[in-house]
Amino acid sequence: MKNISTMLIKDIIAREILNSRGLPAVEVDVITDDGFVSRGSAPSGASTGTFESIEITDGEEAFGGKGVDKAVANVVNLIKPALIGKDPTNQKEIDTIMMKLDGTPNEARLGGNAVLAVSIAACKAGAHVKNVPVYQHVHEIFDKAAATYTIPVPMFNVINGGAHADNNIAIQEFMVVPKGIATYDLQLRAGAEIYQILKKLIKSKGLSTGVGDEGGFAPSLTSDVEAIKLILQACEEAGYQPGKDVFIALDIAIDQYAIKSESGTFSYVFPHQGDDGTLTLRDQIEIISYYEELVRRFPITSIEDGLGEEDWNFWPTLTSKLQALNVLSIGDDFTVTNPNRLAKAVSMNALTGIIIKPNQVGTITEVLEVASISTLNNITKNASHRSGETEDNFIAHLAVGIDAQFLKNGATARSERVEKYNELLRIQEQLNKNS
Ligand code: 2PG
Ligand code: MG
Repeated sequence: MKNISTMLIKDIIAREILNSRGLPAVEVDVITDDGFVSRGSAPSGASTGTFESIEITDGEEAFGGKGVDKAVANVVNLIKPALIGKDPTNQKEIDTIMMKLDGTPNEARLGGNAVLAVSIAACKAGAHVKNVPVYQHVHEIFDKAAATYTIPVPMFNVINGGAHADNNIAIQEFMVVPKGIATYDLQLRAGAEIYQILKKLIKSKGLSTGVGDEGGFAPSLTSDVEAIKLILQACEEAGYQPGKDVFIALDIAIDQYAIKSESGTFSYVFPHQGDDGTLTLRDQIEIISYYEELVRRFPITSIEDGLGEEDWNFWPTLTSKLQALNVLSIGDDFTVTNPNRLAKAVSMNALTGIIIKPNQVGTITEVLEVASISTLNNITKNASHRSGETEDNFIAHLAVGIDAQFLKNGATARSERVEKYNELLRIQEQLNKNS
């Protein structure tokens, strides 16, 4: 076996695979001098932000235009020649080469899907060369000084609505957050037990227990309030106390209901609210008041994308109102894991938490930059999967590596979700052994 300093990238292979929606995704193998294969793949969103990195699809006959042969070809023809012979432990160098080669702010030339799959595979190769777990390698390149690791609190998306399900629920994600439970294995157990009881409750109402994209149930309920009440009932029946052991997090993903006027102002058509599901909310003040009411009635710990991605003027108001009620105001489509958007949002006090999704920005180096800005400014880091996932469990390692406080990863069902939760169990086991 060669020593570390000479273990370089020998080959890169790329292919088209399928993701959890049955749509094409880019997968990349980075092969080091010792023949070891490190594999990474790119997930895909449904409720994507306008300012995300560009996912290149073929637009041709295959897969209804959603094939990724062009992105795969970009890995083989453009990225591979530039990275052969490079040191995979030097993530910054690898990502910088790809960013320069791309030359656009959003990976429009190479494809964010091509760049991210390489960036993840290279990161895993770096861990292999150093002979350390991936989370440790990420942690070392993120923050060399910190020697302790924490497992993020999982956010289990148990009811799916919005763009993730074909039902009539307006809010996209209703999540159970077991942040009052001390250890990750017990948090996972709580999530799994609550999920099964929720299934029985939904069934007993004569509703469908079919699931949405992230494994959460997607029944047709009369309102968002009904969804919250059902979840809280399931928590109690499972033996977990809402507001003490378990909390609720909401991803409103409100951009799907946002309307931009010609003068650049925003309004919304946000349907099916209130207890009987007959309210439609239209302006920011109404919407913020509705969140305040929900937060006062129910043990809600965070609200994600409570306003639209370009509604900069109202985000500070939303955030200060939620902050006063001890609730996190989280940006996702609003910030798109982008260092510049995050810095602007921080300067305006427009958020208190950020969703970190590597494929929104393209490279691990940029993800680490966003994570550093967050840490420095006391912004809660909420790592996240995408609704279209692969079996790659990298996000579990990344979340631990960047000291994320939370990891949003869907329900405790569907292998592409469960694989990440299971990997965190393995990481916990390793950390316990080392302590
Ligand atoms: C979100 C995500 C992940 P998507 O909005 O937070 O849950 O959904 O991947 O469809 O953007
Ligand atoms: Mg979101």
